[in-house]
Amino acid sequence: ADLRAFVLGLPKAELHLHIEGSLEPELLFELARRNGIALPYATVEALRAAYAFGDLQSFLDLYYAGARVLITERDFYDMTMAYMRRAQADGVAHAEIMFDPQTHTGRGVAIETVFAGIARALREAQASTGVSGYLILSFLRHLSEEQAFATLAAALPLREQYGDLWIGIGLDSAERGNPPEKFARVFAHCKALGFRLVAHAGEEGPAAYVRDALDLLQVERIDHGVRSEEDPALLQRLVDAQIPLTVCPLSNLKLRVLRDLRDHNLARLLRGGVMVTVNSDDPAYFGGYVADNYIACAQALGLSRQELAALARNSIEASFLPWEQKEKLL
Ligand code: ES4
Ligand code: ZN
Repeated sequence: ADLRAFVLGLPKAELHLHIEGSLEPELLFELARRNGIALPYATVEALRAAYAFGDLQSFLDLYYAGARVLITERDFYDMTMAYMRRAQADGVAHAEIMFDPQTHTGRGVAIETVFAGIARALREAQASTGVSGYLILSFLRHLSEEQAFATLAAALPLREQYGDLWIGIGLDSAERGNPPEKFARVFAHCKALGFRLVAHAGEEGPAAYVRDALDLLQVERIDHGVRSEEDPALLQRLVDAQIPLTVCPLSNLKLRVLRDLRDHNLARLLRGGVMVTVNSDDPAYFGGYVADNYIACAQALGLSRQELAALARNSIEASFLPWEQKEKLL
């Protein structure tokens, strides 16, 4: 019967979500007004109309510009709470949320402010809705490894207060020209500290970046990874080791990684035994939350209900939840 009702009813985890990419234009305008920040767009509609991207970098330029309205603890709280409500409405049981502290500390916002606002929202959302949240601190790969080390040093004292939420380290931003190798030392350090590791790879960058993220960064999951298909040996390795890919179909479409959703390799990867999951990436910018991504793929790729259910199961299995909690959701 109703595809949306079926997708909403599947217990899902969202594993690839940038909290700054969940900032909807309406809230962005409200925060700009609250903080006395001038915007180069007159209306919410004019801003939304600017969300037409040619590639990853053209998106990142607007995404970093949009984040400039986030100043106070309350701003980070409001943004995160809005996402958690939206996630609950989509039938998300658990969200592993990436955040980019360097985007904020680079503008003079204290890292304590960023953590405090996001964490307060996650704790309140868990208490009021039952949706759980983890945090993945992501380094910006267009910046230096030295800056990543400095960010880690600034964040580590907060682990005492937020260690129940902050469980992982990620790597995002402009992929081409910023290979995994650039961050090998800081990732080794994070692994020794006991963090779970993920990295964006094989979105715009080549399959070799996926292999290097596994071998040189020792990540447990690959964010995107859709270009892994270009290397058959790598693809076989992903299948054999059941390394999860956090695929974001509407993101790939909006950033022109492919020209039509019907050309997306999600179904081929799934049917080939790759541990693929479906996620929203930056839903305020890419025109859909996680359920919209499942539905768009079901329609464009002819996914069966059994396949949609397999994708949802994969998301729980590929999460960093302890197994007792996974078991309850499977
Ligand atoms: C991102 Cl789609 C994407 N790719 C790389 N870095 C990002 N940060 C936010 N969204
Ligand atoms: Zn992403």
